[in-house]
Amino acid sequence: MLIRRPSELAPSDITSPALYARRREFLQLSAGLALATALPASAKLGPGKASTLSTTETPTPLKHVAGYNNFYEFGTDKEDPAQYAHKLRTTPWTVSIEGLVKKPKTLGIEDILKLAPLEERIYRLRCVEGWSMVIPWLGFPVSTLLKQVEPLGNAKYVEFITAVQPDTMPGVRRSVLDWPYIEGLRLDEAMHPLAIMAVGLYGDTLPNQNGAPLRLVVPWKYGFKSGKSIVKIRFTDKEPTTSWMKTAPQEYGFYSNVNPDVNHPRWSQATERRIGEFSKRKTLPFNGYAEQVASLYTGMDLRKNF
Ligand SMILES: Nc1nc2c(c(=O)[nH]1)N[C@H]1C(S)=C(S)[C@@H](COP(=O)(O)O)O[C@H]1N2
Ligand SMILES: [Mo]
Repeated sequence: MLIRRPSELAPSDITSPALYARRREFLQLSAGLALATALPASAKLGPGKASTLSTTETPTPLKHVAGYNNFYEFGTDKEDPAQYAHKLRTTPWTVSIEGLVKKPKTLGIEDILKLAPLEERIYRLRCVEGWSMVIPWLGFPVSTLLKQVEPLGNAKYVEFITAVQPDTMPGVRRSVLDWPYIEGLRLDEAMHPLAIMAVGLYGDTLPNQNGAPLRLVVPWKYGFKSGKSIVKIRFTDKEPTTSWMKTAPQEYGFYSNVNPDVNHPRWSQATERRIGEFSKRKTLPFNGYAEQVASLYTGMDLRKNF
């Protein structure tokens, strides 16, 4: 996203809602089985409990969700992650949660999957580059994970640190970004019920290119806030410096809330193209989640805190 804007996909891929409905029926039958083999038997996986926090918009076809990605560890072209991420080693996988907490912990992905039943959350994802998708995630609230370690009273921010595997990630040999890829949220943002840890999408485990085995999803912020393949979570009292802030502070701020009124220095953020659609749509404040999250930013100047 730093280098250039993506070429748009051919607008020939329109999802048929009927097709998705049929696919969902199929998944409801097969997902339990498929996931039972891919993941520990104790995990409550499957199509996921439906959530009232889901959008009713038509999900973007799986081939785009898993074929058009930003995951710079695997290269900067949209097709690179789908081509190279199969090499990512996702087992064993642990996440250490540390910093300003009472009980620091290192949890295996199997333990994390036991923390809460999975929900399906169909969310819009809006990239700062001007494209968007609708993705049916499987996950659980970030708060479920954070509560495990009992954050201290002076913890104000949460830093999310992602994996670096030099032998599987061709992208980390170049210093496009400062590796590991780091993201951050204010603690109250991280605890918001819309913020989830995703472990699957479209009723199945996460494709590696979407951030397996565990990634953050923060639907009211630009896509880059949703760090993939997380290995460490750290509570701090200072605002974390994220990888994008380090690389281009004039372009990417800490908050990165979707805001059609604040242009990226090099292009407008007023509209977006939903991958698979012909015409552009207006970008909505907070990506359409203003009703749920605007109160987190009361009194803040969101032009300064971009
Ligand atoms: N580790 C890591 N996480 C990342 C990125 C990345 O390059 N590395 N790219 C971000 C960007 S810019 C976007 S738009 C989303 C894309 O998520 P998706 O490919 O699952 O749609 O992932 C975000 N998370
Ligand atoms: Mo992005």
